[in-house]
Amino acid sequence: MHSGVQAIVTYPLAPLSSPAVPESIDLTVVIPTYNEADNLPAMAAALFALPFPRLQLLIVDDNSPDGTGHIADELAATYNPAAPAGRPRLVVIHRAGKGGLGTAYVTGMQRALAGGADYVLQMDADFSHSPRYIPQMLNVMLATNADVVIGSRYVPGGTLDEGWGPGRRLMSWWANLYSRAILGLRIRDMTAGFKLWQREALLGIGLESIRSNGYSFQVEMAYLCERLGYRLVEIPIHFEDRRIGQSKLDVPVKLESAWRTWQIRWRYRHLKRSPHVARRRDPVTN
Ligand SMILES: Nc1nc2c(ncn2[C@@H]2O[C@H](COP(=O)(O)OP(=O)(O)O)[C@@H](O)[C@H]2O)c(=O)[nH]1
Ligand SMILES: [Mg+2]
Repeated sequence: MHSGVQAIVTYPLAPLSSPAVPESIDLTVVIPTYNEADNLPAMAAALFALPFPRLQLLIVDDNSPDGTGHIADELAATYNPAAPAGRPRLVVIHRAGKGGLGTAYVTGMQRALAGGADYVLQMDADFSHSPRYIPQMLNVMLATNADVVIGSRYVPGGTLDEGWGPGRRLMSWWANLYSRAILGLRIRDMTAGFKLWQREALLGIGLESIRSNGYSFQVEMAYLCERLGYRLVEIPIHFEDRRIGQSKLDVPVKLESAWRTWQIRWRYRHLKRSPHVARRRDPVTN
């Protein structure tokens, strides 16, 4: 089957031959948070320092015990008065309790689409995904007309934090190999949580049908993208360890990912490349 996955190497931040990203680009950044009080203010500041005045930050907080939701509201009160009319810079969705990464993303992405975002970026709050890559991801998307650009640890030039011990590296490498092999995909970084989406790709995937909630959320999304024939481009990133706090994705989440991989394969066994995507990509034969 034809696959639209490409890996291109532009690290470190090599300039691409245009097109430049227009300042007016309509980008919504979705960040799920659970106990990220110490990271969120710096993350908001870093995002709003990017040269995109219409960038909107959408926080999905699950009533974090450390008060992240409250801090997010305070940040909204600080940043929103200077926002363009009708487009708040920071939107906070409060959920009642820890509902998992996947449902948080689905909620946030659906809100971003309802708000009219042309581009949606997903990332962690903890600086593992550096905001400095965002202009490059947008640039690559515009230059290649990719449907999805993945900030990838596992293409040439991609690197992991030096602090990652052999056990953690092995675990991450194994999770990728496992899901790639079972699902038969070409994407190198299956569990990447740093992804830029074109609006149409998110609409085409059908967020309402996503079942996975932990790491496998990333895998299910990547799977649907590749199988439906969307064009994915992976660009190498340096993946830093989270700045402050602890990972929220614990052993039960890892176990969920292991069995979900098989469920994804079974559930979508009849999935065909979307004719809509094929038409859009291949106008000559249609
Ligand atoms: N709203 C919400 N956010 C979550 C949940 N679990 C994790 N997150 C957030 O999702 C992002 C990824 O989680 P993280 O702990 O960094 O996972 P890791 O990078 O794989 O260790 C972070 O911004 C977390 O705060 C959850 O249940 N609900
Ligand atoms: Mg993280």
